[in-house]
Amino acid sequence: AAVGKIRGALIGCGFFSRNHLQGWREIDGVEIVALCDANEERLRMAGAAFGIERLYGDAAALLESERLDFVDIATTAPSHRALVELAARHRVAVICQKPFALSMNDAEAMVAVCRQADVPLMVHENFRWQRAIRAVGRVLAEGEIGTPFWGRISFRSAFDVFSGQPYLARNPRFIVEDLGIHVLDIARYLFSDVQRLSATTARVNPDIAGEDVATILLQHVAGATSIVDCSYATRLPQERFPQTLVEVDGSEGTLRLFADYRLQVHGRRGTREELAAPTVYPWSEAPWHAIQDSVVGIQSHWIDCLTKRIEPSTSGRDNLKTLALVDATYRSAETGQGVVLGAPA
Ligand code: NAD
Ligand code: 89Y
Repeated sequence: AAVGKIRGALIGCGFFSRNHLQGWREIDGVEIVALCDANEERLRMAGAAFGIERLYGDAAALLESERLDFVDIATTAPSHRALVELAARHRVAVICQKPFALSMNDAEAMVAVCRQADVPLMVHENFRWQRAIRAVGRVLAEGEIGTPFWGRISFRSAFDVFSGQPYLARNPRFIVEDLGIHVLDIARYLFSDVQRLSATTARVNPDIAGEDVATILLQHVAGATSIVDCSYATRLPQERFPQTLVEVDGSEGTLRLFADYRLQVHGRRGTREELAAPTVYPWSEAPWHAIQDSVVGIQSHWIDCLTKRIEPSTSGRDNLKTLALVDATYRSAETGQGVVLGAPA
């Protein structure tokens, strides 16, 4: 590795990992020096594709043998806790893919172990790093539409996510845990933390185990009410995966993030429209552009935070509040009752 570069290793060389590896290549001052996957073929293929020679079938061996500044965990959720704990034992900073954990108990233990080891921990919660979502955040922060009192964040699609990620069809929980988690995080990012929530879920596709539709009503601590709605059972004339559409009504105007990243802002000074489209890299693949660009966004943020020794926007601690919304959504849908969220830490 080049002298002076931040040294990372990627654990998990599956479907989404090439976006991580491409993303790291876009960022100066960082190098992925080693790869790990329990599946030998995937490990070899990733190593060959990205010219990385130090390959490990076992994360413990990776951490024993390599001098690392961080590990980037891109495995699915069941392995996250053991891998985060392993990194913490070795005092190596950690990025962990979403869903961070499948239970609040695991998530809290992972945050605690990193805090005790004084190890930086970021959840790869990239949707709030999408260019269009950042643009919405900027408009709200600058007060262009006044104080938001209502919002809707909507993700409706029938894109076949199961061919690339077959585990999504088998998991007992699907859309809230996999995708709603991102949309709930965007709601927190735009409108503040949540004090009360109620939700319904449904399964429309008979061939999968979990729910593929969720409608969630959120009351935010700063005062706004928002609706998070997501579906993988929505057949539209134009498939827009993976676009998230946003509507916000504020005391001084309105904001609409329409299809194809058209952002309309109507404020006291009139109406304007801008295009908040993602950067398209030579390695970008339709329709994944916005997600791939947001991977570069969150990875750049990580390097920035690591260098400055500051807490990332989607730290483990922050992500507990997004996971609590996932948990509350399932509880509300199951019981038919609203859920009051505990005071944020
Ligand atoms: P995948 O199953 O295709 O790949 C995971 C890889 O991890 C596999 O190759 C597996 O062999 C390996 N692995 C599992 N446990 C391991 C262990 N203990 N040690 C070493 N290797 C291990 O999964 P995927 O579709 O690439 O998804 C990975 C994660 O990324 C999931 O949590 C998913 O939710 C998330 N994801 C995030 C986004 C996003 O935009 N943030 C998009 C897609 C997927
Ligand atoms: O796993 C999901 C994610 O995080 O973004 C989209 C996805 O790949 C399928 O829902």
